[in-house]
Amino acid sequence: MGLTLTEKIIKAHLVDGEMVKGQEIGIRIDQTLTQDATGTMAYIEFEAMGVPRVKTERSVAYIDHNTLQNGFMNADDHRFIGSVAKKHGIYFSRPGNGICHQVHLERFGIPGKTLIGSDSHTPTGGGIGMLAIGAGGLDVAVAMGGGAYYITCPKIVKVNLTGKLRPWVAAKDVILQVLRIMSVKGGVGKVIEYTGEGVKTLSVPERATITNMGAELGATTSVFPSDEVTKQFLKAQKREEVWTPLAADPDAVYDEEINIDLSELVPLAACPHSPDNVKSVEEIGKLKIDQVCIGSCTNSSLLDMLKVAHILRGKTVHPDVSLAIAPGSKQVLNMLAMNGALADLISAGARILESACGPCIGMGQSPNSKGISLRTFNRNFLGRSGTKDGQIYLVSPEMAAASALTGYLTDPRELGDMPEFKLPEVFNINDNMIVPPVPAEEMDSVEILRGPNIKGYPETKPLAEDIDAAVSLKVGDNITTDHIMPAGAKILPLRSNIPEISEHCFEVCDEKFPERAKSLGKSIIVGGSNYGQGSSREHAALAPLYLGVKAVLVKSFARIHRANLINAGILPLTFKNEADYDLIAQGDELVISGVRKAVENDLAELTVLDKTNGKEIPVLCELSGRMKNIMLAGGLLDYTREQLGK
Ligand code: MIC
Ligand code: SF4
Repeated sequence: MGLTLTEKIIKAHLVDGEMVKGQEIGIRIDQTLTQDATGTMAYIEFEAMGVPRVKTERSVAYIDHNTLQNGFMNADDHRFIGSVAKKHGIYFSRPGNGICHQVHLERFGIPGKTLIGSDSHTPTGGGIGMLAIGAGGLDVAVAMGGGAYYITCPKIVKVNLTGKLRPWVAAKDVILQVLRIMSVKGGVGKVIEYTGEGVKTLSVPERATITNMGAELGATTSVFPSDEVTKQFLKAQKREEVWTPLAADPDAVYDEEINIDLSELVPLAACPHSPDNVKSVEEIGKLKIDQVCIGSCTNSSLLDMLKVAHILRGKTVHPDVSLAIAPGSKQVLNMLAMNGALADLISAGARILESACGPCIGMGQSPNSKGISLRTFNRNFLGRSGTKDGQIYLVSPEMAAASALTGYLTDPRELGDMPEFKLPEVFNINDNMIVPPVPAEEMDSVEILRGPNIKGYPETKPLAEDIDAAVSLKVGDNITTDHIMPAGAKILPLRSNIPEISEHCFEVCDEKFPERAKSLGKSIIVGGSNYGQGSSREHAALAPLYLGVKAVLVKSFARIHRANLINAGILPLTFKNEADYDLIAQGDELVISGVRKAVENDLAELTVLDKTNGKEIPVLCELSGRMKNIMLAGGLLDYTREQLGK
């Protein structure tokens, strides 16, 4: 029986467990990436493990999220990360060099290699045939120290692409269509593998848009084959030597299959407030808009920017619309400057932002009250833009640019003939903003530069014999990490200060939560399905840990968040019968007796006694052997220290 591409890469990297779907496996990690919003913590954790030099083939630390530098905190974090990188064998991509995923694809990604990144959009690397997975910072720290990365051996979904996109229909529309079919939780436990004749009609940046936003499916990752198109892209990046051809075997067996005829797709938009709330322009109707933002790791490649520049050339942005554009990397921005396309953007009235995440994570450019904003980004969760009642639509760069001119949501096919947009034969290569680490023998000369806002990892405790605690919060379905631990200009600077950032935990849902949790001392959170979807930020587990949360009981979890809870030593529980969710109210006193013994003895089913109403509720605690040991130790950091000590 033949293998899928995913299985081939996993097989070549398998270091623990067997390739049996649904079972936990450990894979060797070739490359890691971090960004600054998760990176400071990841490097504090790496330091705590006491490993002198990274053991990966390549590790890169990017600065791209917190570049507003409102106050000293962000700049201190940058300096800290830069110094850790220099000392411990990590390449450092300085602020201004671009968004981690865009730069990594351009300069470091290698087909067939494994990459984990402390950012949920790490699957961007799947665009060149990497097995690239988003993870919590602590998992990345462990991988830098040479440890394996653990995932549930995934089911593989084949997305069979046929035909060719029609003019002005974009790669963004492909992934929006997949989201429409599968929903934001349809990818949990799965890898999405793209195959078929249609693949070769898509360029690498287009493929990367698709794998990038596969994160919104909840998928482990998404991957394209590595073919002549990949080779050409790497050649243009002067990295042809890292290319290898890769594809699934013709007789590979998949768990699910989706067929998409590219030539039948139409321009789509994800409507507020979920990336899977997808409609066509026609279905949405004439929608007047206030703002357009173009950029983010999903749509900020040179190809995207050239299309936008073409659409804007010689025109002026509609008087009621504010247009902001953030090219994805220094390479992209530089090339736009060199070929004159930047002048087209500026002349049309675009507000050019630095090459960074910017408005995607609420770092500036929040829309006006109730403002309607079209964004080429990947997430439109309520409040993420920084405006509580902002209405965010996720669209392609083509639709964004066309709409910026007309002032309402516009089908880009109205633009008429589309010229052929070609990638250059050679990109402008200049890695002068990537600082290499010092050689190992000089590492002692590098001083680690800490600022006063950089605090340590919160206190952890081994799993208690019993959990006896009140429900400090009850929430519904599809709670995102942006609900649990919001980002934005006010809160992101606190990423290296858990006590401070915890004051904002769940503030979107209930401003009183931190105070209540602290006064309870220890507590339990109850939630619905797909709890913790979205970001990889481990702060969504570390803040609850700091606030005394001992367990989270929900209908179902998103993959990365569940792993982050375990890493933080918080027990992840699911209802055996989803309907029992209704039995528990906020404030109820819950008791889970003998929880430690149960974990030690491999009991996957526990009973929660609701002391307030006397009900007994069966819950599941499905942990692999490794996860059990992590839970018993009080979290991954304690567990890793124990292992290294052995
Ligand atoms: C995001 O898009 O939400 C982020 C900000 O990139 C996060 C990481 C973070 O919270 O720092 C992600 O997607 O993992
Ligand atoms: Fe940055 Fe937005 Fe991409 Fe997250 S989704 S990495 S915030 S650009």
